[in-house]
Amino acid sequence: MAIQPNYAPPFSQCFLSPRTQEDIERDEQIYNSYEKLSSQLPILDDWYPLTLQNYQSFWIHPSQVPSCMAVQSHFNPRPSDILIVTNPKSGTTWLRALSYATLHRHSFSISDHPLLTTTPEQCVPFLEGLFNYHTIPNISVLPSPTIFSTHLAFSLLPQSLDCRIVFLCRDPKDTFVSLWHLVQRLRISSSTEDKSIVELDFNKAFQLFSQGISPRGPFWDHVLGYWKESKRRPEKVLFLKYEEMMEDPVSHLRKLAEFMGCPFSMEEERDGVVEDIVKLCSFDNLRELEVNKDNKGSVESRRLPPSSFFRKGKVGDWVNYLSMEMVEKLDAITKEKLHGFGLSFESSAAVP
Ligand code: PAP
Repeated sequence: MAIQPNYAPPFSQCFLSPRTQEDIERDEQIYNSYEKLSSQLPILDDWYPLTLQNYQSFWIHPSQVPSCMAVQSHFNPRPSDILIVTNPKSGTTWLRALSYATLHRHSFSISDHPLLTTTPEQCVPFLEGLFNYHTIPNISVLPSPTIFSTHLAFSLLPQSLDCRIVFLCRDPKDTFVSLWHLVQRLRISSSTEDKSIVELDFNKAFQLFSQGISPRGPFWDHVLGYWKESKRRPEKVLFLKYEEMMEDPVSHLRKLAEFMGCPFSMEEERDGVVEDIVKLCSFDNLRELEVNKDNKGSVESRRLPPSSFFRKGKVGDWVNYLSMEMVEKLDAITKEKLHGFGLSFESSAAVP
């Protein structure tokens, strides 16, 4: 049964382009087959309500497994499009805002900017959301370039993908702490009679995360896929770190603009456009704006007040939650899995 897509223009156009009865039935059949396949995968409840299924070595919420399959087979971006990719809780919201504000800076002034009234997720749609309506969206009708976002692992992207990719990663210690807080809030907001599942035990969550069992995990495999690809094809994959961006957002925004094919001109530099965008998209500014927005984002984000996505926005908050043993454990896994490939998170020293 087709569900009504909840997108405003221009994204609603993907679902509105003329479709014959044959198209509609074909899409229904495609999604039914994906749902059938996903219903055969066992469900893991430990991160409830973010239940998980293991699909091609990555842990994904059951409602998103069929959409991931649809993205894998039917997402066909143009070379000009831009895909921003993150692990959950690694700065998706921030990167969506920065990339959108940068790419469309000639269309809006700061005082009438869409980010003042709509969420970053409405400006940069989540692929797993866009491909979740029993309809294969026709993205060729969207303006070129369009920015999309996803949490899909590199190995799960379509093999023929030819667009530019921006990957943002974050120290796993802060990613884990942020994720635990989100799940806590989701649990509290889920109406359930069973009080025993309200609290997500921190130690248990930590064990799962370190074993690679977390939404879109294993964390390290997810990061490594994009890291390797950024080394292989640096002109197509830009690899960014949350901690480095927090330290110097202005030079990272310049780098992002260049990569997206819209570098800042001398005039823009002189007029402070780079700093203006950084300020517009800053944690404090977006958090303040978010409170008044009508959230039409993903199901997960609609379950929570928008402010839940703006918790602290700090580097090194893990120092307030992780024991020394936990820190050593996560650092050791990072060292074992990533250092050999030249990737580390040394810039994320704890800032209490
Ligand atoms: P998602 O996976 O649910 O989309 P995502 O936006 O990737 O979440 O990450 C949320 C984290 O980014 C939160 O971190 P925290 O829990 O440690 O505080 C959130 O506060 C942080 N964040 C959101 N917006 C910004 C921003 N503009 N600048 C820096 N950090 C931000």
